[in-house]
Amino acid sequence: MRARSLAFLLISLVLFLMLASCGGNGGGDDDTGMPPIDDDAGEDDDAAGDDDIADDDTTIDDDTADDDSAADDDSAANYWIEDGKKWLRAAEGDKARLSFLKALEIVPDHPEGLYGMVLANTVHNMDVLSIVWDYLLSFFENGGPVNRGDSSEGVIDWLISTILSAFLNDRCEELFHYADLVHQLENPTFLIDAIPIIIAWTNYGTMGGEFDESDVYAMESYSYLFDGLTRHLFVVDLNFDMSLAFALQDVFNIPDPSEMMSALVVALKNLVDDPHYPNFLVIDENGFEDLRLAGFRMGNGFDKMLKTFASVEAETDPQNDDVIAYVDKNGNGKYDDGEPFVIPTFGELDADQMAVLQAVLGIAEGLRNSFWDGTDNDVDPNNPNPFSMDLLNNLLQALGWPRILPGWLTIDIGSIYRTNDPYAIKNTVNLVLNILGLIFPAS
Ligand SMILES: [Ca+2]
Ligand SMILES: [Ca+2]
Ligand SMILES: [Ca+2]
Ligand SMILES: [Ca+2]
Repeated sequence: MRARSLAFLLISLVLFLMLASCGGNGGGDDDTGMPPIDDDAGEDDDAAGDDDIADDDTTIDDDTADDDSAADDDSAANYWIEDGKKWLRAAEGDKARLSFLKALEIVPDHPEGLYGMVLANTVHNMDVLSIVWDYLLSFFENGGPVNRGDSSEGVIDWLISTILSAFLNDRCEELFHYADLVHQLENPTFLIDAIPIIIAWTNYGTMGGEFDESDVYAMESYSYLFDGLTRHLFVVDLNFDMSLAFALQDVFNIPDPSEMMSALVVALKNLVDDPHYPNFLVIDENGFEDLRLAGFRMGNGFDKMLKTFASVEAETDPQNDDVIAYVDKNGNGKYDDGEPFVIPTFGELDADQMAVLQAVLGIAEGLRNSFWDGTDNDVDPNNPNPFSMDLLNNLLQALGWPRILPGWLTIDIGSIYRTNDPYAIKNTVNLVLNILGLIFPAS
């Protein structure tokens, strides 16, 4: 049995962590809500004199009443915004996307239209994750997918190239584009009561309220990581013996942390050194450019994760209607250290969950810096930025486990993405496993 599913597993795990993250405005023009919108083609279309300050451009309508002599100048676009929200409430991302596109045809910079495109593609990408998840489970339950070709490997390639390229990567590009436009808006918001969160065919509740800029970062993070991880599948050989992966399940049932680490190292080495799959983790020699993009996108994903919570901490608006929020315990209208975050499906995080989140954000920072190392986004262009294993110890500690990993050990992730060595990943993994094997010898 062959599978490229290790990466899928990683994706799913990261996404479940991130999922926590992702929020409508009923109004538009002529109401008292936000944001104000003018969808005029360019003219002041008032019948009488101009009754406002500057209602003569294509972006801003600064009045609160419909003063047109003709039909409401927003009605056509707003019809499609409301239609898009209807589909979002039904978790129909693709139908919502078409509605927001129609609104943007009428008003190209409609704030809720732009924001809606980010939300619609996020819902779409949740559907893709469900499909990927189903595919993964089919391996574990049946030993492989239904064979539609001459070889199962061909089926996997077909599935990866079709599903991921057309249904995921293209939509991610679109999401990134509209997210960039939303970031250019002043105080972007999108009000909607409830969007179902359905991952892997399971409903984890809803997200709703006042979506704002921090929620855009969260949605970008989710899609950058999903996009970055899956782009590895095109260029890294992930065919391995599934039965060896099954052995991993037993490893995690070992109660003693050191014994578990010893068994984990052995199990992983068996996978990496499997003579039947000598090309496992080898990079396609034509794939280095794609690999660089994949790594850069990973860096973006971790960066957006950090920006999500930094952005929430900077908010001063009432948090009771926010999607991702903090609880203003001392009521001073701003974030203070120790105040908990509120995340969809999780609710208000308790002290233990906040500790885990802080450890995860520390790991995200280390990974961002390492994935971006040597790129235009390098946070320290004069020095390498290897990933420190000690950041993982922080997470172990937050989970109530001992800090057993060698804190001095660092992994130069960035170098993998800068070389043209097909064995860069395999050699790095082997190096780390060999070092861990010395610290946690097989019993
Ligand atoms: Ca708010
Ligand atoms: Ca917020
Ligand atoms: Ca406070
Ligand atoms: Ca650097």
